Amino acid sequence: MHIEKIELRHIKMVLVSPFVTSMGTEYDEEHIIVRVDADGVTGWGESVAEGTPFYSYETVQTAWHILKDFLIPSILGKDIASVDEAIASYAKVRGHMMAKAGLEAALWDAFAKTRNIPLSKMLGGTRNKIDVGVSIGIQSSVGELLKKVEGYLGEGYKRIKIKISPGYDLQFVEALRKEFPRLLLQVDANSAYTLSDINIFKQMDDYNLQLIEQPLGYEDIYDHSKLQRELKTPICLDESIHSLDDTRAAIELDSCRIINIKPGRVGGYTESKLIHDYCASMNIPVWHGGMLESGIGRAGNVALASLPNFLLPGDISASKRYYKEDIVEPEFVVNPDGTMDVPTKPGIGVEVNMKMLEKVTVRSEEYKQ
Ligand code: OSB
Ligand code: MG
Repeated sequence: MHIEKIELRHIKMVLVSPFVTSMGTEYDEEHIIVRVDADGVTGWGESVAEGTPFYSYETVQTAWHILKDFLIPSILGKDIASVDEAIASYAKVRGHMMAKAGLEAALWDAFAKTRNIPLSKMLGGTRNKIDVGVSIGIQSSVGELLKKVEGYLGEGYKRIKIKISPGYDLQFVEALRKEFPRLLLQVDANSAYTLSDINIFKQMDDYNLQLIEQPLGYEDIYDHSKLQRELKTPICLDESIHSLDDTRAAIELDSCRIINIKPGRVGGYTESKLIHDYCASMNIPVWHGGMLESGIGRAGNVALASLPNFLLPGDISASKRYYKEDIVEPEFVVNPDGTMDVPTKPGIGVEVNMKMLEKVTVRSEEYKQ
């Protein structure tokens, strides 16, 4: 595939409601859309680096710099036979997983379109529908949370994840469990606690949670192994996992018993697949996380989540749960049975709505050979 042209767009989309986590409050989401033109097809990807370095050290600005000055020059104007070949050409760039994943996603889409097959098939997906859940930010009161959960359950979502932070934890879990005894429920702390908070987690252990996501340090693997030892509820790592190597360390140390896969956090679909396959071989279930993506990133997430070891519902919700209008057509919807259809058209399987994309673009740049 001859890489003729690459375009970056810094986008900013306003969330339908603010998303509150232990990391702060997000009112809108800034990402980078990557467009690759090659051999008469257009591939699309989304880099999930955010406007702020609060979830990850990467930001839109750092990802833009790495893409523009290192990743794009390594493939622009060249003939690339496979995604692996592109990855090899920028392998000496350390870290910057979200920058890499955005470009890799656009290349996967372009290759799938050249081969005229859906991305899901190209990645090794085996399902035509995936189970989906919803991630709910910290609410101001138990009453507010119950109302939100009821609404989402009414739309079909198969499981609920709530964000927690010190002072906003046990009372929410207890109230939800009381109201919905059989609900598939999990919590995500985004690294808001330390081992000295172990008693909170020991109490949480009594509420039959599906998992506790990233309770401790955002790069930690060791302390999580000490916490997991004291709990029957599985710990799931998100922030701490950037690679297959991290995954092996976490599983061999029994730091977690479930892995959250986000392609942006691990550098792309290629590393995601390696993690998926390794976890399958170790009987460790994985599920697909989310970064409040636009429809472009979401399309890739849905395709990846169609692989067989994605055994728990993903943080992959309907377009309208995030944004009033998405930048793809058709928008992503949740079926009444809590599933989402995996696109069957070539590549990401949805069309980019150029008018909407233009509306949310705050800066763009084009690179030609
Ligand atoms: O920790 O999973 C997380 C969003 C931004 C940054 C980190 C996280 C999240 C979410 C949102 O939980 C999940 C979604 O996209 O629905
Ligand atoms: Mg998380």
